Amino acid sequence: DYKFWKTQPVATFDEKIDDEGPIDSSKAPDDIPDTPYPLLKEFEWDTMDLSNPDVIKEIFDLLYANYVEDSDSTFRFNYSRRFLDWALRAPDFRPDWYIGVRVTGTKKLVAFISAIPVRLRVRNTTIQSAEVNFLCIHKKLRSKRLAPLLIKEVTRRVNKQGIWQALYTAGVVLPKPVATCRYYHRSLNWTKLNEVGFSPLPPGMTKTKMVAKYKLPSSTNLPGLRLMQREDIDQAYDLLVAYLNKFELAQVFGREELLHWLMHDYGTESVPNDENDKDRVVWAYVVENTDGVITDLVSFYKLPSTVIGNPVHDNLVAAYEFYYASTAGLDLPRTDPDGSVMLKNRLLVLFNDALILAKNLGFDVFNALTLLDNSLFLDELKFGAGDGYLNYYLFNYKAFPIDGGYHEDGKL
Ligand code: YNC
Ligand code: MG
Repeated sequence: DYKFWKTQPVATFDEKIDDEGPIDSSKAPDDIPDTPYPLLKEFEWDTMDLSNPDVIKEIFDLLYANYVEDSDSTFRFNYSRRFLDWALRAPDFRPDWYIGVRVTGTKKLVAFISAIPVRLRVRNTTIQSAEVNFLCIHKKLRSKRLAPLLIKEVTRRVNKQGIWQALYTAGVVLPKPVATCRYYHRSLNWTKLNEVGFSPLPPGMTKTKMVAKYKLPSSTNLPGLRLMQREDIDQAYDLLVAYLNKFELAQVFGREELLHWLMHDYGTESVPNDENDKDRVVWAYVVENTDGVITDLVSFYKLPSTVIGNPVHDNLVAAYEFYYASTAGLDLPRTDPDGSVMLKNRLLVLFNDALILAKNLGFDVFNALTLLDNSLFLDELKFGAGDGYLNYYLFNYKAFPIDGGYHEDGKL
């Protein structure tokens, strides 16, 4: 019955939303306590210093054994240390928004929550917010109401900075999603997906037929498709901003911020922009036409999952669709059916190429949500609906529902 969430400024399941805006706008940073919420004496707060590789390793170890699993505990997200560095040390990060809980006696890290600053656009309103992620409690400390404390503590630290709104996503249903997306999966290595129990053999099919179904050409099709370079950022930025403009909920990027999300530190003096770097976490590709104009952008990131208790495979390597954009149909009014046909035709080729790139990089599966314009290509490119959902939540902001592409009738 949401004992904790009932006390928080979030939309409830039954309320009728008449207008968009903050739920509670009565507080100022000075009204917020200066000291952390008290913990039981066995535990203590610690601000995690992510510039220290040993600290990243501690967070990695906590998540490796205790973070999100699928519904039947076959897979558990295995975020890499490089991934955590990329996801958490984002532009303008606040060092005190990385919050750990340690056992007082042993100093062992047993819980974590993080936030990074983001600007969100909800339809026409831009909101300075925090994005909260990587909430994790050690399996031995579950169901002891520690999660509400972590959430209240991160809220306190965010509020102290004069920020009153947040975005977070979760597979679980809480009051109340502003949007719900469904996960779709496209096999790249069907045999392995079958062996780990991710892709059962459909009745009446043979393994050979399944492998043939998902076969991809060995090289990409789009002329001018290449790995993004740091120098591409101005064009990529303008393209993505123009494309995202038509959606109701999106992050508002600065150029530096987008450069971080698409390129991390690849192509800087310290890290070469090496497509085949084994530790790479994000890949961005652009399509440059013969006039030197970037017409398309596509990107994905690497998030492996540990395969729990499988004798043959211990890891499933997934590529997750990240930001993309295309000029196709962009200058036509949104309602123009020709625009959507142009876009669909282009996205089919762009994402077929993304699948080829991911396959050649050794990924086993390509995952995407039902958001953005994905409904235009998911079925045709042989993505299948998964059993996972991702709910999007806004803290202290009520908004009319946003279509995340998941519909109860299963239609895209
Ligand atoms: C969840 N994922 O409903 P009620 S996603 C939010 N997000 O409260 P306890 C969650 N709340 O129902 P446990 C949640 N999961 O009584 C559970 N809850 O109102 C709520 N799993 O607490 C739950 N990571 O400590 C209930 O539960 C209360 O020991 C129960 O701990 C939960 O990062 C958890 O899935 C999830 O590590 C930490 O199960 C634990 O079970 C675990 O008794 C595996 O908690 C890993 C996992 C979650 C990934 C994520 C986003 C988190 C968002 C948190 C909300 C942020 C709000 C905005 C704050 C900033 C505001 C500003 C400004
Ligand atoms: Mg607990």
